[in-house]
Amino acid sequence: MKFIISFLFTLFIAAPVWAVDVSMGAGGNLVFEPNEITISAGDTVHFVNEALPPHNIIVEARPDLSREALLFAPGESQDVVFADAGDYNFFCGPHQGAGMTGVVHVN
Ligand SMILES: [Cu+2]
Repeated sequence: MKFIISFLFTLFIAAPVWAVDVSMGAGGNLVFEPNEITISAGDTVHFVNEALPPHNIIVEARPDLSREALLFAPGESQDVVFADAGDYNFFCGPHQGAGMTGVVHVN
């Protein structure tokens, strides 16, 4: 019994608390990777800084979901919880013109 409890505890600790990782500047390109994401309401998207900083996350018409602070260091991250169903377009402030955009579909 003790083994089972500690095994379950380990599983719980090891499981990521977010639904999906999105790399910013993946592969040295001005992109979000993936740039089209489908999640369920209440899920968290974990944005991780990679190359060509600075990056941020601006969700169109939703300042409450946006993370305007610029991320400079590789590995810096931001979490965004999408509580409600819908389609959310987002972009990187400094690189929107370069096509660093994406969409989150929340079911
Ligand atoms: Cu950017």
